[in-house]
Amino acid sequence: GVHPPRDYNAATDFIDRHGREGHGGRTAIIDADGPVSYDELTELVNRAGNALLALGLRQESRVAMIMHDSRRFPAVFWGAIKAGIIPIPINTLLRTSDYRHILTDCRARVLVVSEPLLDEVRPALAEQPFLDTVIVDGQPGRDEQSLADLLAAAGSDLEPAPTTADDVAFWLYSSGSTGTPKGVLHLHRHLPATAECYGRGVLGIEPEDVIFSAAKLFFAYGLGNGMTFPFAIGATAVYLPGRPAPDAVMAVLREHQPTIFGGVPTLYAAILADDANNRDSASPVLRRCISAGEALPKEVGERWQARFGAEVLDGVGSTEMLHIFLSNRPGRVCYGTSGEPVPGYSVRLVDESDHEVGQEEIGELLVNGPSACTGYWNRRDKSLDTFQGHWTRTGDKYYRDAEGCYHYCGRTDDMFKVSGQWVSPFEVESALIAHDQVLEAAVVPHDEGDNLLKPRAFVVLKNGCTASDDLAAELQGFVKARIATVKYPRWIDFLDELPKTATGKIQRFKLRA
Ligand code: 3SK
Repeated sequence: GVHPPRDYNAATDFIDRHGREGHGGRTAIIDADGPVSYDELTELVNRAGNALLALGLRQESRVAMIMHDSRRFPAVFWGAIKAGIIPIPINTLLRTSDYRHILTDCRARVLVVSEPLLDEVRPALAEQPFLDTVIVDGQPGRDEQSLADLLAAAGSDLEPAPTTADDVAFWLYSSGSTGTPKGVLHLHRHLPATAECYGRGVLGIEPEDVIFSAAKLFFAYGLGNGMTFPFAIGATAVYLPGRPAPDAVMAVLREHQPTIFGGVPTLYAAILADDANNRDSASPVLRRCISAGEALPKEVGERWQARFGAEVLDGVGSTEMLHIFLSNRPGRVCYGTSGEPVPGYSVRLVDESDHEVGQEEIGELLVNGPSACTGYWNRRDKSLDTFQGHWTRTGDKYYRDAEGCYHYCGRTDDMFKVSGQWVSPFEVESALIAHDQVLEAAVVPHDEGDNLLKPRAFVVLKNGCTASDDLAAELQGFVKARIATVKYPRWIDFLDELPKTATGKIQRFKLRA
């Protein structure tokens, strides 16, 4: 539950418990090599924990992971946790310079890396002051070790390390849309907290469910969808090793028929853009979908539900809070909003002086809940700014409507004033996306040299649509007809794609530049 006992190792709860309770034969994972039962997963986890101990890692030392989604990801992650070692899953889409920074910053002694990522990662390994062992999931190079060999040589029984619920269990690096990645420290108790509050309380995941998260396991959102929630109750997770391109995702939906699917808004929109994709060509048993990463445009949610017959629960979470803390609820989805606080979490909306704002007034969202990280690694000032007592500042602007639903208005630093009125880029983008030729849009402030800011839009059109001045003028008129005239984009640029973080957030700062 949300309050585990003081002596608590999350791996015994999420991994070992299934065999202990007699359902170790259930399928835990289906990956590219086939199904893995909970008993098999437990053995893999034990072998991975023993392999790390055999390399000299001890309780509280750290292991970095740059791994694709497969059974070996949870093996290393939970094996480390069971042994009291702290795993640090890292985004597999980063560049060499990011890996150089993160590996030095986190001081892991061991790195486990998937072979296809070595070209990007290897140059970052030279002169790493703390790293002494590189393990490759695949074919190792000289001075590297093979994960398969280490697992085969390791023992299959492992005593859990004597951790407490308040011990650090793992770190994640916040991707952020700006700045250098920061290490985010999470405790053993945070895993059952998200499983209980969101997994059970909102998603209603059941042991019979098959869940497929297009969001990868290194991302807090994918970590919850693809490990914490299914493993909390003995359900099945489907892993896709490569990039979650629309075709690859559709192929998984067809082949594995998941009942629950998790994606990001761009992916939902891209799948919908192809008329051939519909419930018959996907999973007819799909009963619930989750969207996070950024706000889901109203039209995308509505069209998905009409086409695939399953509601999309749009929610908002963060790496700092580990998973979703504001969400729509099954049976009462209000598309275009982030819904209400997840049970167990509370939120406040405050102005620049930290005073609570009224209903329908825009304020910064603060959240308080049982999975808030303990802080950023070695970033005291940033931690003091973000974590204030029980409250975590999200940097997101929201307002709450009369029904208690929260409406996203943009990042605190993305909002701007036009003719004295606050403009939320998100509101203008939502208006543009409602046009049937627009796939995606990003809006930023632009100053044409008169020191006055006005909205400028970058638009990606759907396949088969052609950019033109006439279409730009049509889009301007379309927006004016829907939202306050002052907010319409004075300039429209057509792009092939928008700059985004690996986790799907639009990098507006790149468009502002
Ligand atoms: O971006 C989000 O909405 C999110 C959701 C769950 C976990 C982590 C993140 C960043």
